[in-house]
Amino acid sequence: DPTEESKRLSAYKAVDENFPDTPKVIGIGSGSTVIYVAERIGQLDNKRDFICIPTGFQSKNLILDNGLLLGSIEQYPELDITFDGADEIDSNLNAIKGGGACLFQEKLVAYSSKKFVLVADHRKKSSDLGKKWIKGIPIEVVPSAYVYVENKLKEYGAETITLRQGGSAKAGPIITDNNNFLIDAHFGIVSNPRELHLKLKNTLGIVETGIFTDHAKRAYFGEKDGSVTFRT
Ligand code: DER
Repeated sequence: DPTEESKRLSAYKAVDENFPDTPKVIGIGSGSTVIYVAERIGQLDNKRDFICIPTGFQSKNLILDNGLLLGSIEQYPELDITFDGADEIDSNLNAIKGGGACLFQEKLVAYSSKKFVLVADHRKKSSDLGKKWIKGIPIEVVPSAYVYVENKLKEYGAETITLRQGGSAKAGPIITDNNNFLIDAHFGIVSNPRELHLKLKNTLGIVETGIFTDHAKRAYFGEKDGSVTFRT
């Protein structure tokens, strides 16, 4: 599958070019691309010399399945580097994350890291958030406030607002690892991600947004032709 191969190539290159010489604490994101990050790190000879911090259940299993040492963000609140995927990345390295419903822990781990590196296949490479990722901005909300938040999002001009459901996997809404709901809200092309993020964060009931701004140092993209490009 060419997309899988492009994910692997971007992840391998990101690790090869950014892994610290004397690693202490490494953040491992969530999703299907970061699988290859954990795989590549698992090939290192010194893989038992550092601690890995997960961003959710799947991430924790990536760490364990690759023979890496598992730690918690409470024990290790400062990390050397975090590698994670994204749903869309714009030309300024802003990202939409949360397609996998792990955005809170992902943001906590990413923003606790000295360096944050994104890995993605070519489908995520975009000029503006909202252009390629059409499922809306993931927003984590306190369950009792979800109607209040939906009304605020309407006031802010959101085009569609969806409480993320479990579908055939679960009757009723998705519950995050932090026991919250997730709303996906469409705001069209997001030309000022930071401004939208701050407006959302300033809304009662919103715990966190899937807009990651001003933190990623690099983004690696596995291209269709098998090459890997990056933005910094
Ligand atoms: O949910 C997330 O933020 C994940 O990082 C996810 O968006 C990455 O997805 P993928 O690597 O499976 O495309």
